[in-house]
Amino acid sequence: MEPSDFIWMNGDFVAWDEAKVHVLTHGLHYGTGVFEGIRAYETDRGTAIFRHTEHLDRLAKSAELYYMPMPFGREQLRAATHELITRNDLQSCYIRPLVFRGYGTMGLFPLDATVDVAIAVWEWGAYLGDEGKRAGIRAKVSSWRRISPAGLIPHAKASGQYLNSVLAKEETAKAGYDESILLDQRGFVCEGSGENIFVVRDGALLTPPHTAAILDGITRKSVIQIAGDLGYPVVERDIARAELYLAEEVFLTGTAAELVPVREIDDHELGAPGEITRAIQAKFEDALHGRAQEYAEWLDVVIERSKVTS
Ligand code: PPE
Repeated sequence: MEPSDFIWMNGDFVAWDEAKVHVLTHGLHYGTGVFEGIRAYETDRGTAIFRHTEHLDRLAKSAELYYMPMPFGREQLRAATHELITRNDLQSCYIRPLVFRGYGTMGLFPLDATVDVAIAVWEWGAYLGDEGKRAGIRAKVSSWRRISPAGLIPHAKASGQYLNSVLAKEETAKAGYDESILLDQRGFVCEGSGENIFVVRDGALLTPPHTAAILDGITRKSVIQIAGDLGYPVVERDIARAELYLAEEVFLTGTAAELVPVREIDDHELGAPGEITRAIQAKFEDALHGRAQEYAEWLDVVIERSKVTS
């Protein structure tokens, strides 16, 4: 991670090194936070944030699912993010808003604890490596199952829930693979440690449904739209583990990872990225970088303050 100059905290722009919390912050002990991962890209229209509104909506929904009142409205957070990117002089970046239970209350009852909000932006390269994006990655099915809706809320992007992803990531990294794939509590394919998953079989795209305990990925939604527009059938249905090995193509989608082909799963060779993966990846990259007119509305162009006031 490349430090930038400023972080936005509870309404103020503070120096990167000054963005601190107390060690008794509630969220640090109990994972009581919700967050987002968003990316901004350089485009012809200027720096543009991909599907910013959808990410802020999901942040608000995650907070609501944990009964956490949002101290700032979506429009305030949107404007703060624009100004933060401009102040940090970034042309492209990763954006991390975090809403968390703050300092002053200990114990599991959180409803009286303060809620703090921070937004950080920094330059972040290819999450699973440039080579991974180009040539595909090696994945392994984790022995850890994805959190069940019986015990947590897969639809919420909540800090504490990520211990599940961390365990899966640790296990597969130690075994020498690039990424882990988690099955859901029933044993069907769910998602990567930080990505949704798509499987190509007989020329159609399959992806697990909401009932498979997935995070409702914004990249997933975008890819479903793009695939449909390109004429590929998309089916949301349960996927058996062996279908991963029998697939023609498999790829992962996420904000940090973007669209990453999978070339090997559990030592079954799938081969170099296939035609459908390539076609969707190319269109998706065009959408991110403002080269696809039909998806122009997905971009929230950062208006520089100097341009607003002049
Ligand atoms: N599943 C999980 C568990 C997940 O964390 C992400 C995003 C996705 C699916 C894809 O969702 P979306 O980004 O809306 O398409 N993971 C974020 C965090 C990564 C991290 O290491 O931190 C991300 O990609 O920003």
